[in-house]
Amino acid sequence: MRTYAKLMGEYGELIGRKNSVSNFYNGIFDRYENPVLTAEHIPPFWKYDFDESTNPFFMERLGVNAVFNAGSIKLNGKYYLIARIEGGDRKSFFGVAESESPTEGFSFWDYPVELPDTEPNETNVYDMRLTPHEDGYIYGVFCSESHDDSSADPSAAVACAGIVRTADLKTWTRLPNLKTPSAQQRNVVLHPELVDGKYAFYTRPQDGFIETGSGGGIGFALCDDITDPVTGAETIIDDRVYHTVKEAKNGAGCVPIKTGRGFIHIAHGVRNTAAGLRYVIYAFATALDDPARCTARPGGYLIAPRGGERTGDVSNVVFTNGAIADGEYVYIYYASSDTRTHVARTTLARLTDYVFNTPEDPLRSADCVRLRGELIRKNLEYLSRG
Ligand code: M1P
Repeated sequence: MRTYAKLMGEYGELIGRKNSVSNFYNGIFDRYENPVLTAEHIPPFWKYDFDESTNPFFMERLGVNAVFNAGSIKLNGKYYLIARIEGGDRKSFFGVAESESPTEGFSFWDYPVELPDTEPNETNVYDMRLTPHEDGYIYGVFCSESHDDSSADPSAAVACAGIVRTADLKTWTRLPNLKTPSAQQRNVVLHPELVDGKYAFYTRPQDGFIETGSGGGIGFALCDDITDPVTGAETIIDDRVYHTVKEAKNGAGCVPIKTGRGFIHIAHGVRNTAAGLRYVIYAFATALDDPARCTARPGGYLIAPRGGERTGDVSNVVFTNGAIADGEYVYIYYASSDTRTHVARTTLARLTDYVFNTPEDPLRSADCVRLRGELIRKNLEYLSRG
């Protein structure tokens, strides 16, 4: 039988484990060897009852299945991830993990986040994006999911965007759920600045819980009052496109990163395959003076699931809802297969170069071959000049 001391020792070793850049190379970003958060990063005292009189077999009483889809922020010199923690009972909740380093050493605070419980039908919460807003608050926008009581099907669900705000990630004030013209919403992100004096949301209009239906892509909508959050019309700013990485659906990911050339968005795109949905991470840019106007669309994906990332509870998925721009570096926290959380590191200069100089998807095989042919010709001429 394991003991409290042994478990805490193993847990301490895991938290103290060093992380290093892996051999993966594409010139765009570095992958790290180890995930930054896994189910094993959950403190043993969240799972076991340590009292022998009530737990004589030293069993886990409240298991944790996965730790993934983490929002992120740097505050007062420290790095914070607000992870989606999924219990063995399938309910997700949030926990704040803190580190002095962006790539290793994340450990959870003693207690998970207790969000104000203001929505009686809310069954599940997940995927929080943390927006440090120019109004001075840090906003957390997350998916608030309830059963669809208009249906007798137990799996019929409704998703909408929940909103909380905080100054310190400890005390949270809940605002009403966001109302938009769409039937359902997931992957909603608050823009960090007011736009025309209003709060601006990246939305993902969807007809159903899983399928976006007529929802055409990533939307953009304005709201006058964040304490009574009702948006006007949603304009699609990055659409779903036939035979691309975002044919089936897409959704905003991290809070947009402001650069000299525009806002860089790191989002996810989904396509359908015989083996089920495949989720990849891609990027695009919008204008500084109009964050709803797309100015660059590098073709293809930025991050796709690789090696062990490809398997998990929902295989063939990478998903991000958190990035930290930190001096010259950008850390992208991404989850694989709805199971664990990784970090990728790039620089602002590289990410900007990638977004603005990677060719757009020409959308047809014949044009893709022409594009590749031009690159090969240029390279062979370059090499032949010695
Ligand atoms: O299972 C993959 C992802 O599915 C959802 O994303 P989307 O709404 O774009 O399909 C989310 O539930 C996300 O949490 C999950 O990782």
